[in-house]
Amino acid sequence: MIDRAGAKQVLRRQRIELPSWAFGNSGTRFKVFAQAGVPRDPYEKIADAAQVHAFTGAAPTVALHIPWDRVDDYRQLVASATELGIGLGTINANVFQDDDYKLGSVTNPDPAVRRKAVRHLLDCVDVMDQTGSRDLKLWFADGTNYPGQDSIRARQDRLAEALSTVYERLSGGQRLILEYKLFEPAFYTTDVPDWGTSYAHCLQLGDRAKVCVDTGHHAPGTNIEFIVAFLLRADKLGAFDFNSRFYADDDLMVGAADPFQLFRILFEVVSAGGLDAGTEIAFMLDQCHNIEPKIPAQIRSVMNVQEATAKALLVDAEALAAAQSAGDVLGANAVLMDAYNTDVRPLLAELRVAQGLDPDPMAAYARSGYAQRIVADRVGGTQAGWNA
Ligand code: RM4
Ligand code: MN
Repeated sequence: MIDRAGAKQVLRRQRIELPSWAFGNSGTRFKVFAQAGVPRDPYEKIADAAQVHAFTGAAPTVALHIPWDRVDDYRQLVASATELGIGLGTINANVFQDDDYKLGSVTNPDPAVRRKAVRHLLDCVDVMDQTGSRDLKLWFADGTNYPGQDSIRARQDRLAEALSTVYERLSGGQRLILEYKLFEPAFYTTDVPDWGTSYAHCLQLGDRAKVCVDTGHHAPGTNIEFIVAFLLRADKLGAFDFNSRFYADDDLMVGAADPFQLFRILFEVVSAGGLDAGTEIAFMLDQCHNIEPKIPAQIRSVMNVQEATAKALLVDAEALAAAQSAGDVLGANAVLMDAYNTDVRPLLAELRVAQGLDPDPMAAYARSGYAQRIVADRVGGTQAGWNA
């Protein structure tokens, strides 16, 4: 039986975390196009993120990137977020934008550079202590460009050593989330290129170490839902970085390039209980909006995740199980496709009205005048961006 009421309950508590960097200027390596009204500091990024939550009711936290979001007083940043109705989430470390890291950060052949990188990661845990963040997300640009450039095995040893130093520093409920990425900026070897490498390191570290699946970080044609199902079964799926790709790490809006893939991923999450109350899986967006306005792009992305989730929740689990155990290939596939082909927008609109929200977050944001206000107010100063 299809359980619409149950689906609504899950959707009501679904939480999607926003990336602070989505609100800053971004682009490709060819050009960054500045947009009027873009935040000039972390406080303004948080204010923009709060707008996304105000209109969707589903994005109550924003992730920070250190040092892009470095401030003198993190408790003050927490206070300002709280005042705007949101909280601070994952702390993303950044050991890829310093000249010292040309040959790598934690896997650099030079021990002094490795020490500097590890110090930054430990500083990020200090930030977590102040912000109350649960997760430290690590993505390394480390790798090599040429065969023979460095020892692949030695780099794995250095990585393991750095990770264990950071892991030892965690306390309470804090977690280390290790992200992988197939290639770029290194093109020959990447030190954490795939989920298996991340999984193996996390296994060695312990229970509080988990894998982050960034949907844009795979080779074309990779079956991401298989990876998700495997990691869920092993209790090693820590977080998603949602986005869309056509070719590489495009960082386009989640659900834009391949909504069917997003549905298939979320179906695996739903069937493994990954959206049950008390789940620790972090559902985050990791996106850049290079040519489209940023706040509505984040609103659209949250809605895309909600729509794919709603469809995944509408799969008739009993009918599917019956068809599967009867070996009814076409029947089982049809159950899944029925859910995917359901128009869930009316259900989500109903849910929003029940939550006291506008049924159409995009239109409501456009009417609010916030976009015009920030263009008028944010004059002078330096716009935030990734400084590539
Ligand atoms: C990386 C990776 C990280 C993100 C940075 C900005 O490619 O996806 O998650 O923090 O980009
Ligand atoms: Mn990512």
